[in-house]
Amino acid sequence: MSKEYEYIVVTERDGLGFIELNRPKVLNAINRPMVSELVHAFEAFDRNDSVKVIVLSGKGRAFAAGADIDEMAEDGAIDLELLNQFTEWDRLAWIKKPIIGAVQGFALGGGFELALCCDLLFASEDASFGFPEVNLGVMPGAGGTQRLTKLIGKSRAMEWLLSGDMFTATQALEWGVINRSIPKELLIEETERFARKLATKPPLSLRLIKESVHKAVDSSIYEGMQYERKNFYLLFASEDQKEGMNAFVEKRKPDFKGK
Ligand code: DAK
Repeated sequence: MSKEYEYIVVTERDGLGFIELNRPKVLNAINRPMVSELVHAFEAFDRNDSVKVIVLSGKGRAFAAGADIDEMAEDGAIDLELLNQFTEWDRLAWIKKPIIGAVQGFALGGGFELALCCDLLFASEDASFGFPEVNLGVMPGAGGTQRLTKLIGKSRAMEWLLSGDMFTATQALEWGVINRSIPKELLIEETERFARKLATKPPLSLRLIKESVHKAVDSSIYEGMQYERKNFYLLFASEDQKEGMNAFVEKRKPDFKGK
């Protein structure tokens, strides 16, 4: 990848795009340039035909311990309004390819919000999740109250958000926040293995399934099913649909092209 990044490490191999948060000395605290770099890297992978699935992780002992508190400590409300960085952040929700988060150590505050932007979450057994913003006199502002509530329901979300407590991977698994809890030493290997499996699937199907599931979170069953149906029909316009079904009939492996 041609662009140089200062706060993240971006690599690509075998159909997978990897983005690693890279401020390990401050537990990958997310500063403003890191947000810009993240959005740039995700969008670049989204446009790159050779990348099928994106894997997001953090270097060192944390996924990310939140937004950079030093950077925002002296901010005023008007500074933040004028900075308008959430507009940039919100573009993460428009990434079309599947994103798998590999979480080790802390995923707190903005770090947890970033994890919640992923489509699937694999976490090491030592991972801890939480929204400590309440302890700083603020509250989540990058989707935490909305995404967590939609994911686990009001009562559980209230407990996490109001208490500011940290929760274990076991708890996160039980409540459906993460997909897998994995021994730390196997986290990247297992996440990659799953990402590779997804990378063999027809990219257009992955794309429209992701879009339809996101739609489900925000719409009535009726509206969501109309949306699903249109996407279902749309896939019958793809070469991969013909290839997938012909391969089944001819008892051979399909060769998907993403077209
Ligand atoms: N910001 C800045 N530095 C941080 C940090 C953070 N969020 N978290 C950790 N660090 C730094 C520590 O200051 C320390 O730096 P040095 O003292 O070594 O220079 C280093 O990382 C190691 O941390 P600790 O020494 O504290 O390590 P411990 O193992 O003892 O404790 C901890 C780990 C995670 C429990 C502790 O570091 C901690 O409580 N960290 C703060 C957690 C937190 O409150 N996070 C929520 C921040 S508010 C936005 C998007 C999102 C947000 C805002 C804007 N936009 C798109 C505009 C979200 C807001 C938040 O996340």
